[in-house]
Amino acid sequence: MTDPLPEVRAWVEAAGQVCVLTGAGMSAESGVPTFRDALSGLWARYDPQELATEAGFRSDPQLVWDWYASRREGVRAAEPNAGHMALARWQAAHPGRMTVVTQNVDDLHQRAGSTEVLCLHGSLFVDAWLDPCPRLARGELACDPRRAAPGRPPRCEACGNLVRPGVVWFGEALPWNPLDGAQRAARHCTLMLVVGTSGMVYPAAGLPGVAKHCGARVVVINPHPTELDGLADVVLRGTAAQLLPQLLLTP
Ligand code: BJW
Repeated sequence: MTDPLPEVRAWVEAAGQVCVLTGAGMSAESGVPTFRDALSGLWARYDPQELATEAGFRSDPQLVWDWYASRREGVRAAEPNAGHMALARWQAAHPGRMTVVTQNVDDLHQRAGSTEVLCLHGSLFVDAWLDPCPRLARGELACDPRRAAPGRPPRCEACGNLVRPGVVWFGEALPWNPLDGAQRAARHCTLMLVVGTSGMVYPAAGLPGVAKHCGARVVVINPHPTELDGLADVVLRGTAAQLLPQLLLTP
């Protein structure tokens, strides 16, 4: 079988617009656990319904808050890997040609130097109120969750509202601006690289299909089979940190 890398490298060089969709596998080699990997994934040890839903948070806010706090610490201690760096270098060397869309709530793309990263599932490092701030209903400015009284979770001294992590849980709408940007990028790219995602969570998992439908080539980069392999023009079996530096060459 011939090595597909040179052909994909040529597609990268020729592509007018490259859209990169990343998932948890992108950060695995930085030491950040994925969700669904059988032994090391977060869901191997924790129940997503308990920890990644609003209902789970309401039923045990301290447990969920502490879980996110420990993940925040893990990400703070992690560094971008060679895959994050390769994406950032290529984006800087080819201004306006690459859009990075991520499902990840870490900040490793940004710390590697990627710009205008579209974060579909929010961020571990942004806090939000669990319920709408009652001041809004009175036409006033909402309280700032960063000023909440410390606690696990912190709470508003005025009304008792709880602070929650600014991530997107199951059943919640994705933030409009990044989702809209991601859908545009999928429609207008000529090449989509799908890196380190199982392709199981929608609407993110629908983006490669949009790109394909609009005429783009789709390349999956993943050491294991995914739900998106069937629509890919090429599947590269390997890791993000191994393959992206070989694919994204910069002068
Ligand atoms: C490597 C590697 C290495 C390992 N290199 N690779 C259509 C059909 C069916 C269901 C739905 C649908 N549309 C919506 C739904 C419902 C639901 C959904 O998709 N459910 C499915 C599970 C069935 N979607 C939602 O609820 C979304 N909301 C929504 O649709 O709202 C509608 C709405 C509209 C208007 C008003 C109200 C509502 C929200 C989804 C939110 C997802 N949230 C999470 C948690 C974020 C917070 C947190 O971090 O805790 O996001 S779930 C989790 O999964 C996380 C991830 O971003 C997401 C995707 O996971 P990912 O990145 O693919 O990770 P893994 O672990 O699955 O895969 C890792 C991969 O890496 C593997 O393939 C490995 O092989 C690979 N890998 N090492 C490269 N070194």
